Amino acid sequence: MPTEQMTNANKPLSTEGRTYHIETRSGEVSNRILTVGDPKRAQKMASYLDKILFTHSSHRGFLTITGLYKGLPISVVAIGMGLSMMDFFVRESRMVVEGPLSIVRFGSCGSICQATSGDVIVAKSAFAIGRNYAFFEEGKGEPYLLWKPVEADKDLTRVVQRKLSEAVGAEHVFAGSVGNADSFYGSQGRIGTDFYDCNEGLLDRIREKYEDASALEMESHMLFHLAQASTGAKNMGRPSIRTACALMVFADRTGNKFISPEDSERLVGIAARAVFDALVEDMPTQEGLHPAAGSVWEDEM
Ligand code: R1P
Ligand code: URA
Repeated sequence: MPTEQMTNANKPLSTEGRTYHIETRSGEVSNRILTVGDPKRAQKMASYLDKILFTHSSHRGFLTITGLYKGLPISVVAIGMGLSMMDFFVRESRMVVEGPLSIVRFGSCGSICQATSGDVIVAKSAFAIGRNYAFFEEGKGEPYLLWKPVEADKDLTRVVQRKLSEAVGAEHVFAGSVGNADSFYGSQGRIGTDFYDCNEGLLDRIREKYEDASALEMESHMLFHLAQASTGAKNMGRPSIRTACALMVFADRTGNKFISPEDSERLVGIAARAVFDALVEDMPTQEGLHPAAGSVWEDEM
């Protein structure tokens, strides 16, 4: 249920200016954002900030932690899973932050390339994979739709890849196109008997269509797509939203292996500083970014 009275049905904001689902307002979110799915991952990564200034867990399960790293504000936002949650996150973050946004997703994935569990795959681009209801309900077309890849921001991606390679070893970092599926199961080609999914040939079809298809997960295409669809760039002299995505391989779909809890915890710990360093290198000053006045970092700058 809403925790505060919203003043507008088209763009619901509370009287304090808090967004409906994430419940943050201007000055609580930085221009530099690390986003993850799992709130425990967010807490673990945020523990590598130099100082935490703000934490809020919303009634819809979004967790926002804002703090300082090397003297600059960074937010860590856990969004849960799937396209809709990414859409809420990008749009409601855009509503409360002035100036350009640099967003890095650090997620988990299933590898469909040589990368195995514990390795990292950096997304050069992301394509969407969607269950085609016309096939299941009307017998029309293919069971899964595959959309054209959207590119990540090249500069931000380059620095994320370099920092992660330094942290985990270049031999453990792969790069390629990422398939953003609308399901963990059917649309990622997981075979089962409880549902009529018609997905036996899906992984082969993906590999045939996209030579560098490397990973499957559930949010990256929406992130890249919304960055590309974002307006407001003219005033900033650069795109309004720039995005990159790196994914820990949890499931090795070729070798049929899954990462251990200990290895995932260790990898998250190693990667945290690498991603923060990338965000700071990408946006090294506060000039032209969200004003400090009235923000949670006001007294720290
Ligand atoms: C599925 O287990 C979830 O893990 C992946 C997928 O994109 C999906 O959200 O990413 P996160 O670990 O960041 O949530
Ligand atoms: N996340 C996904 O979406 N798929 C996997 O196989 C593993 C993590």
